Amino acid sequence: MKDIFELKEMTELIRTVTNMYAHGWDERNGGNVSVLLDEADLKEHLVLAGAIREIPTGFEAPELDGKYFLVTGTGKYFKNVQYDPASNLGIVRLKDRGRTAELLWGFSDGGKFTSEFPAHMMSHVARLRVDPENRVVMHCHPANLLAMTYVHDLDEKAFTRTLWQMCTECIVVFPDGVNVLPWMLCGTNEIGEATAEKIKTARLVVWSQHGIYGAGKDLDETFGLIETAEKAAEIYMKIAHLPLKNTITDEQMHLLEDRFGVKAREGYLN
Ligand code: 2HA
Ligand code: ZN
Repeated sequence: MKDIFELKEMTELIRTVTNMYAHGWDERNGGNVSVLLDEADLKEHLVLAGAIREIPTGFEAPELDGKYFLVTGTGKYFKNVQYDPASNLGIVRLKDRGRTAELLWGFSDGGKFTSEFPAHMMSHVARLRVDPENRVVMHCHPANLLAMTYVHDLDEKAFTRTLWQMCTECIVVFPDGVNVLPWMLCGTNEIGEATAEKIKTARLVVWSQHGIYGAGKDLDETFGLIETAEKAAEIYMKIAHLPLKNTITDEQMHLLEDRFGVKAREGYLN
């Protein structure tokens, strides 16, 4: 049997959360990430029979029965993951219509998955329906996106258009735009359901005055999505108080669509 630390997703998750911390997106225990694992790969690294313990999830998601996730732990600090992955991360398999998670590896100090597990699992279900390749859900607190939710209109079209106008690459990286939730209580099934509903039509969902969710086929792609949106928000926060002299026009956006073979969200460009 191969070592669990030779599992590609394990190496990449440890590198990714370390990098997220370095970007300042995950102060203290902020942020959480989950990665859907392939059973055939995983069984080369881990005994899948039996479970260390069972953890109730507090929600139902029958589509996830038999699925395996590598996920960050509740109360854990991203800055510490690289030094002690076995206590900060866990691998779980869902069963009983998603109501129970069987712990197969990790959370070695008796811990459990992130408090945002409902939002993660419901978002996986929602994204898998529209994109069977989706593997990753990522949440963090990037300062400029958060700042923007204090001063910008929260209308999704307006928010998306502003981000697209801030850097040329934005419309290419997230042509589906950014959906926005108003402030809601975090860690609940309600915010989980609301996030899942929003993540159906865009791979980025802003949680106003809190942070952002991203979804993608791997950790690099999902990190890159958030990184690009956060860069755009940073430019916005640098210029929002200054007189605007230039922008990227809708005509130029259409040139980008043609050049890069992407289609902007229906109705978002004139
Ligand atoms: O895990 O980011 O939203 C800490 C959080 C909660
Ligand atoms: Zn958060």
